[in-house]
Formats: sequence, C-alpha cells, structure tokens
Amino acid sequence: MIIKPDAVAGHHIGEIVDRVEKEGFQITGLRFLHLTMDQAEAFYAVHKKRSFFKDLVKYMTSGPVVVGRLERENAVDHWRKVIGSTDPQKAEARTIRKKFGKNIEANAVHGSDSPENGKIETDFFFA
Ligand code: FUP
Repeated sequence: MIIKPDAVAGHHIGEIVDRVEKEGFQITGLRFLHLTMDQAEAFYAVHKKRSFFKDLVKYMTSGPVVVGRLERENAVDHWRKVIGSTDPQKAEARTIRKKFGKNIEANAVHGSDSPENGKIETDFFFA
C-alpha cells in the first residue's frame, strides 16, 4: 500500500494503519518517505502514456507518503475491496477512498492490482 500525500497531510495515517490491521493484514514493512520525481515516474511507468501521468507524478511528489508491505490470505483482492474504486465518488461506503479520498487523483491510498505487481511494487520499496 501507499498512503498518499493528501491522506498523510490530512492526518489519516493512524486511522488507515488501524484499518489495515483490523482487516487482518500483517504489516511486514512500513516506511515514511518523500518520493522523488524519478521514483514516482518509475512506480507509475505503466501510466506513462496517459494524459494524467504528469499531474499524477506531481501530486505523488507533493508531500510525504507512507509505504507498507502487507501480507494476508488473498491480500491483493481484499485490499482492493477495502480501498474501493479509483474515484472516491464511486467508491462504496466504508472504503478508505470513500472516507478519505478527495478526487480521482488525490484518492488517499494505493493498492497493487495483481499478486505479480504486488511483488514488483513491494520490491520497489523494501529490500
Ligand atoms: P488504481 O489501481 O485504483 O490505483 O487505479 P489506476 O491504476 O487506474 O490509476 C493509478 C492512479 O492514477 C490512481 F490512483 C490515480 C491516478 N489517476 C488519475 O489521476 N486520473 C485518472 O483518470 C485515473 C487514474
């Protein structure tokens, strides 16, 4: 997971980490850091051609984030259910994005979209 700049700035780290643990995840890595442009561009490289890429990188480097390595049975699918739809307005009640997301860009948290990408993304931040 990544707790994105808007959620960190909004003082929601504690509530989000609390939810992570209540959902049965084991936190096996947790870091507070400010992404560089290079890191943000590399992390979102799949979206390089998309119209929102430049703004997304700008936003992701606008303030510190918290990155976490989460383990659980069926972790990827479960975390995606807990965070909700990319657009907070479309996210279901009780999801993290519904609760804390501001808009489709500043949507509070990141989750990997497959176990393969989960491995790539956790390796990006954790040795
Ligand atoms: P998700 O898997 O829900 O994080 O969504 P995507 O991989 O489709 O998008 C990654 C990030 O790009 C989103 F979290 C926010 C940003 N984004 C936009 O800023 N605008 C869009 O129209 C779509 C995504």
